[in-house]
Amino acid sequence: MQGKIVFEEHMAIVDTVAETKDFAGESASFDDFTKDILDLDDQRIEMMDRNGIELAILSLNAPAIQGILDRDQAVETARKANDAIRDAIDRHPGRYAGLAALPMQDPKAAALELERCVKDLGFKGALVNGFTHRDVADSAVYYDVPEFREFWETVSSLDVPFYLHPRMGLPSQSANLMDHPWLRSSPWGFSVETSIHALRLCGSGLFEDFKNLKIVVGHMGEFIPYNLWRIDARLKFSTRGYRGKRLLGEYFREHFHVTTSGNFCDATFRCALEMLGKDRLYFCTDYPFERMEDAANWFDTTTVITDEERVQIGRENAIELFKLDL
Ligand code: GRE
Ligand code: ZN
Repeated sequence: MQGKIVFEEHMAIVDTVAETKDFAGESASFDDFTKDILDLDDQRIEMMDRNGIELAILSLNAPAIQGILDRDQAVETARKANDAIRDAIDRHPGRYAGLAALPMQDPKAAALELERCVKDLGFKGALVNGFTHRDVADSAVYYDVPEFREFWETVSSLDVPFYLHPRMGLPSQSANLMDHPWLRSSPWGFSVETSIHALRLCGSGLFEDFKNLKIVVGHMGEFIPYNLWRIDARLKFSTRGYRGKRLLGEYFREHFHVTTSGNFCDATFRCALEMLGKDRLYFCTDYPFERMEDAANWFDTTTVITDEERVQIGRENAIELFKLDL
């Protein structure tokens, strides 16, 4: 399929690129991977062309800004990354757009940076890598807590999507993973961590206060679609501090948007489609952590959807979600 639009497509700046080392080292050589994630010109554009991708909405690697302890450094690095994305958009008009990296260490500064990115740089939303570190190494701040209400007010008034992207959980929060570091990483822990954060947002009452918030999660919904029925079924028996006024599934279906990033499996796709519907699903690749051609070859040929649905999920839904002028 030609004309695909994707938006879990990562880049890095020199300040943040080293963090991807732990992941890249597993498969590719770090030098090659560094080249891939830093490149926003010839190689990436060529690959997009080969795979029928018209537009990539770029975002910074993980955890990057969310892993910085110092507030001022987080603010400065986020600005630098966002400016680099804007430069790439200028070099390749029509091929790139941007999702803002945000210094969540300071909710007010994060709101200001989002505003700058959307209003001045023309970005389409934000992509944040899970909880934020703040001040000390063993810290994890989640965005359902009251101090972020002001931040969400800005997201709501700008009316742009917020992509909640994975990062690894803290060792102190996961003693049961000891001696199994792979369980904390992308094969499993990424999705658990991101799911918990997404469910915290649903269970905090956030969506009662901000009816237009649009949250995106990747990797075919990070395990949530598969468990959506059971979550509500069990919550009926015992709410245990759940502060939503409606079923969690209702919040998830109304406020969440799910992408295929890094999860190119027919059965999982069928489950997400059946639980959420084709209006809520989007094609994304997760390049360079995934090969763009693996993503595109699967999506272009899967028989789970019709060709008309392929165009909707591969392009039209993204145009609507990000209000793209295409
Ligand atoms: C991602 O961005 O989704 C990612 C990483 C590191 C490893 C795997 C992965 O940041 O999918
Ligand atoms: Zn990703």
